Amino acid sequence: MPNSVEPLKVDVPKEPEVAETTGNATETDATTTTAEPSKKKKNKKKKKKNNVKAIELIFPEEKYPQGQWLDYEQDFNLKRKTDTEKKYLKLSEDNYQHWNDVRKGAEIHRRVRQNVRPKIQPGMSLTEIAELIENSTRKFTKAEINLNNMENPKLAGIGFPTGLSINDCAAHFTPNKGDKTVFKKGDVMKVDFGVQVNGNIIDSAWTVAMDPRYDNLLKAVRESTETGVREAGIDVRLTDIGEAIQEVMESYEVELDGKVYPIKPCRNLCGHNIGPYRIHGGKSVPIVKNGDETKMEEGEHFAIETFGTTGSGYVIPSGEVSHYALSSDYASLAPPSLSRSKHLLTTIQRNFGTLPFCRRYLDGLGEDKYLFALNNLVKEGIVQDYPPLMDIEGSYTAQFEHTILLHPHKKEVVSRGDDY
Ligand code: HZT
Ligand code: MN
Ligand code: MN
Repeated sequence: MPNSVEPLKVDVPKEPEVAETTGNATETDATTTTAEPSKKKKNKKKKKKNNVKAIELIFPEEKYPQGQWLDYEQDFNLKRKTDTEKKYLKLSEDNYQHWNDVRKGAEIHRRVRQNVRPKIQPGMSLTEIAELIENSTRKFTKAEINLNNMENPKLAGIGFPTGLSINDCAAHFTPNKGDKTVFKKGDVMKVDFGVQVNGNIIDSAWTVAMDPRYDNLLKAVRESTETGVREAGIDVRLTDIGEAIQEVMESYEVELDGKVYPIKPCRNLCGHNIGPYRIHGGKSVPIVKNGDETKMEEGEHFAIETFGTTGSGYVIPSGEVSHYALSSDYASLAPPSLSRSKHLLTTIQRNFGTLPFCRRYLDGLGEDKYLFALNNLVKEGIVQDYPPLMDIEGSYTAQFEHTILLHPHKKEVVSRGDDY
């Protein structure tokens, strides 16, 4: 891992003291501090507890570890820095609860991936992998009992469907009911899952490949995402971030079966800002120089993600849809005419609000034979579908993604862990 990702400490005293490290906060686990007799039992090997339980039991003070702090690259003005640190001090009093919720989601994200990473093995079905991730997220967030009320989605829980996209599929695949896809040892799989706490979504992803022949592909994309994280900042033009990412991505190649492939960015995929209960806040962070002069702004919450490919570098939506979300403007549209669609819309509003969902989640709520009604909501524009995004057949795509917060004085890579 690059040495630039070492967690940094920030000297801002007004925030309550919290564990400063990311990814390995287990020393604060209440359960691991329980004194136990150190007798060596020969036959009874102590079973390693996986510690998947409500996160509040692990952090009884509810002060979650901060992410990795990074200085703004472009910030050479010391006076401005001092001013903004003062501003951060003031803001941290007002915004502490919000940021703590973001950090809580990030801590859950790290713990879920720490828990599932060693379990993801070739031969497992994608349904098994998705359920591992989602059940672990539900436990940490207490999703079942955090049902808010009739109008609102859960206070905490799954942020969006678990993406398990393999090889030429770059994003937005999750198994539908009956899917028999198995993760194989030669596959390149993007694991992209979300956690939300009070509508604050953590969106972070990595790529799993057992075969070392993909090492350069993964390295290119990991390094490109790090570049995006490094370049991100207040008043930075989105196109400039794309340009920096593109340069890094295109500096790599990968050799597969004696053929050398240049690694290309998937130019029509991007990062994005994130709003409360909204995975896509309206800004897109390109991974190529695209001329978009829109700037990042103070206080924004971004998912920085990059995709590299041995294929064409252009993804096409195709295949059976699994991911959906209520459209941002659904309230201004005419209500559905079909009664089955009306019922389904109520279920969606109650359980997900504007958070993305997938067909399996509807199955889990006891909905049945809803596909016609769902397609009708998509046709009316009430629900947006997100089909799988595919590069050309036979290609391999990889992704890394982090969620960052743009504080006035520094940025915080909230989803940073010891893994990526
Ligand atoms: C849509 C549906 C989901 C957002 C990016 C993404 C996974 O490609 C503007 C820029 C989850 C996320 C999203 F269920 N998408 N991040 N992680 N997918 S996106 C997008 O639709 S919209 C990028
Ligand atoms: Mn994602
Ligand atoms: Mn994203």
